[in-house]
Amino acid sequence: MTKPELSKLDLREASHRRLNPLTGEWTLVSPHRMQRPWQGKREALAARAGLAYDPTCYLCAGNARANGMRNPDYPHTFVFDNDFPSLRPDAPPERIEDGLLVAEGESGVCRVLCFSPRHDLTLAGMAVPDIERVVDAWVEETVNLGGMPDISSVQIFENRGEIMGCSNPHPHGQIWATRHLPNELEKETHRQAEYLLKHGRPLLVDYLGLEIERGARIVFMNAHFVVLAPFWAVWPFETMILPRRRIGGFDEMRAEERTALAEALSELTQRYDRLFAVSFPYSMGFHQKPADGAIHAEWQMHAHFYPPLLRSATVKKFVVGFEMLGSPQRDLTPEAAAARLREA
Ligand code: H2U
Ligand code: ZN
Repeated sequence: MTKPELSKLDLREASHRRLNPLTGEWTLVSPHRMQRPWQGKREALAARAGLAYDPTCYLCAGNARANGMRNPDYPHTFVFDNDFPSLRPDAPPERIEDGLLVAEGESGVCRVLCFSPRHDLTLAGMAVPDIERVVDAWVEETVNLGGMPDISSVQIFENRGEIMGCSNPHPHGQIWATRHLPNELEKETHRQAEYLLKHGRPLLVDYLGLEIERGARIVFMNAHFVVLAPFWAVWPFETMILPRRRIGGFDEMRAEERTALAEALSELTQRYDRLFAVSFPYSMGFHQKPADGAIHAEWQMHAHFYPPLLRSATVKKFVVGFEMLGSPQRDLTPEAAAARLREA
């Protein structure tokens, strides 16, 4: 079998598909489709939270939450158990198997993390030392929740913006610790373990080396972290934050790496805001090694940012049709997206 010449397939012009080595799934890329006219839905611009303190906000310092509990007068970050948790620690672990009908009890802990007492700030508007306190809180939650019996995963995430279904403009994220590995973590653990076994090196360490060498998809770099648009990205301005050294999870991060991660988060979120001159919406989260006490030499922790916006502040990408039934698809190439974010 002869290998097709790579040069014949111009990734800037021809329709093609790209493999996500972390999940084993393919993304369809159609660069020629960038000129498609848009007469569809336009989103309303979300109003910016103008007040530093909002007396009606459930998350502001000193205020009562929806169930009546009162927040302390916190000066920096504040973590509490979600008053409306999706998971409870006491769910029975039983498994029911009735032919094709399979179910399992799922227990866990859901926490909410307020990033700052300031109601009107986002990560993009926070000073790096304050973002560093958020990183410190993620470390602490990873250690505490990960150390609990019957917890195998600590998933840290943030839904940002009304368009992402975020219920409150006050800057906050969530932490869900679960008994079982969620789907994405299961896939990534499996694929990274397979790669390490085959190549003797962690998948994302090799991937980052390659991206630094090529340069086209890099958005920002500092001494310890790299922000890039992954080769296989699905969302138009999807990015990842990767450590330069292999770090399995938040519990393995050194002090200087926490600062560098805070800077990378600040750089990326500010670039996002500048891109379409709005407070940029996204779902973001960190994947880290399972909290089962094993070393997980295959695991490289990282963040995924999945922003829904397509070509302006008001045109959103819809995941429908072929994307729901077949594979995800994108028009703008990750290389073009990275260039725009680099320049923003
Ligand atoms: P979002 O991150 O998607 O906006 O969700 C905010 C979470 O905060 C949501 O899970 C919780 C909700 O249950 N919450 C409380 O625990 N107490 C409150 O008083 C308001 C919101
Ligand atoms: Zn608030």
